[in-house]
Amino acid sequence: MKLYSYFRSSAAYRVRIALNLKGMPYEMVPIHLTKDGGHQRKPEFRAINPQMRVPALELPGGEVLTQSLAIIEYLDDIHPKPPLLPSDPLARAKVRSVAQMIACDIHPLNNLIALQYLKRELKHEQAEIDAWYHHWIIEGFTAIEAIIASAPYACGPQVTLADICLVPQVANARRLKVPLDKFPKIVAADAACLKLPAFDKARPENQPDAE
Ligand SMILES: N[C@@H](CCC(=O)N[C@@H](CS)C(=O)NCC(=O)O)C(=O)O
Repeated sequence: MKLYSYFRSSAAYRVRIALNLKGMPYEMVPIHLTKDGGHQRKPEFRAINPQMRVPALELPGGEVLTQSLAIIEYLDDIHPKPPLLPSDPLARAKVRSVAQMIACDIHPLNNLIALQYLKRELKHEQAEIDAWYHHWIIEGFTAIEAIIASAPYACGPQVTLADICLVPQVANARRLKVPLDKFPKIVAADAACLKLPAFDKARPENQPDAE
């Protein structure tokens, strides 16, 4: 399998964690999202993912999957151990709920393409863009803090899709210096995950394209 990734992409970071947890080998193909206007916009990559985003996972048969949550659930289907979702339907829904709070509600508002639009098209100052970024993380994390367990992971004693989404989002928050002192459960779940080699190996700073 080939994973089209960028070291700083939190969506690609989710897939890197899932592949590592499953112990599935993959070839990393770095796509630089900012150099030369963004390599994701080059025709070669557009042919792989017309949405011009990472991650994209090319399967051995040549098919390409996009969207980190769809990719991770596919990996869980074809390689069920260790499971990334609980078997109980209610617990599954709760894990997916936390994952989607991050992947559907926080991340799209703070994504590179959205921030570039605020700056280039709408002409906002960097300080305003930083305030926007902080706002959506604090809003989302306040709700997540109220519902997660940190026991020791976000949804209990097993690592789940919720942790796979949470850890990259915390990394983004730290990079942009969002204060996390009001989120002790999130910080504890993040610390518990980062002790696991699968998470550590997937960190942005441990990628071959890290800068
Ligand atoms: N919902 C998508 C988000 C993918 C996404 O937006 N990736 C970002 C990096 S985290 C990207 O490739 N952005 C390209 C750009 O901003 O031009 C997923 O979960 O895979």
